[in-house]
Amino acid sequence: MTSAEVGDALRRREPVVALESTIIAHGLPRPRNLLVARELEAVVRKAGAVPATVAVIDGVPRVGLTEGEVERVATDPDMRKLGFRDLAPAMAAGVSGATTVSGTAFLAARAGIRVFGTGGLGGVHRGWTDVQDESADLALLARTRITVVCAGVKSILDVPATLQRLETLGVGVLGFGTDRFPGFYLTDSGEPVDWTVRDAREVAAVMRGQDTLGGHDSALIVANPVPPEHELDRALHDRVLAEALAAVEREGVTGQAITPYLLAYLTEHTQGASLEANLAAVRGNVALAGDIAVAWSQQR
Ligand code: PSU
Ligand code: MN
Repeated sequence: MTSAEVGDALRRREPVVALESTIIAHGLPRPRNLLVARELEAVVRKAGAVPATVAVIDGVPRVGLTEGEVERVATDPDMRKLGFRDLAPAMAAGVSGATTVSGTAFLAARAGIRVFGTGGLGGVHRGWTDVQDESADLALLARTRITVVCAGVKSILDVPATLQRLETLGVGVLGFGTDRFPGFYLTDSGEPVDWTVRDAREVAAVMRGQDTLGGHDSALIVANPVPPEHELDRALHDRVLAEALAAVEREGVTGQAITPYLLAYLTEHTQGASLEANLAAVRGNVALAGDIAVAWSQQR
């Protein structure tokens, strides 16, 4: 299940960063997605850590993929989208699938990985009072000891409601170099964060504090804003997002299909600008996850 390279690094207490595969299989257009998958692994290595891309391949949960398996995740049209609860059915059926934040965080933590870099978390969808669509990411992170570096939650979600849920669930949120909660495509979602850290060592110190306290296995979210020069134009963002949400209603898109639909809609209707912002955010997060994994392994 854990690749030899990742297993060796963990035994030697060397830095490892988990990467999710849903963003590759379902969150980015092809064929760019394969290039991104490879690039993200390279970014982790450049930071001095070992990348562990997570997926289920032919019914087997895998932490750390070969180059051929990365290619398969990016190109196989039958890749399922697997949250935590989908892992066991996928194993029983012997199918392959890409893991979301919840599926990835679970498998990575079980393998002994403490740091995970991704784009944006799932969260509470808008209109929650009608359809109680809240990503399984939140509940899983409430009971999983892992540090997740993200650019906030996708702005397609209800951001204040998501932050409220994270508070209720006891999941810590740190702003990285900011006291504002980032807005995924935008540097600022309009919401504040209570705690600000300035560098990877400060994050590692918070992780140590979690372990010293013990008892309750919750995650730590490091909210890292997209670099300002890559931020999406705010007016364009607000306009296209409103259209995308209306399209979801009109087309009757539901369940797991909503997030990929919205992401693809934004890419198309911003002429790729949202994609560039998305990629800049993910790159920055994965690089920072590498730095945090290095700082974490140095202080242990
Ligand atoms: N962020 C992105 N692209 C994505 C996702 C997040 O930039 O594709 C994925 C993550 O895997 C996240 C999932 O866990 O969307 C949430 O999906 P849902 O809302 O169905 O739980
Ligand atoms: Mn959902």
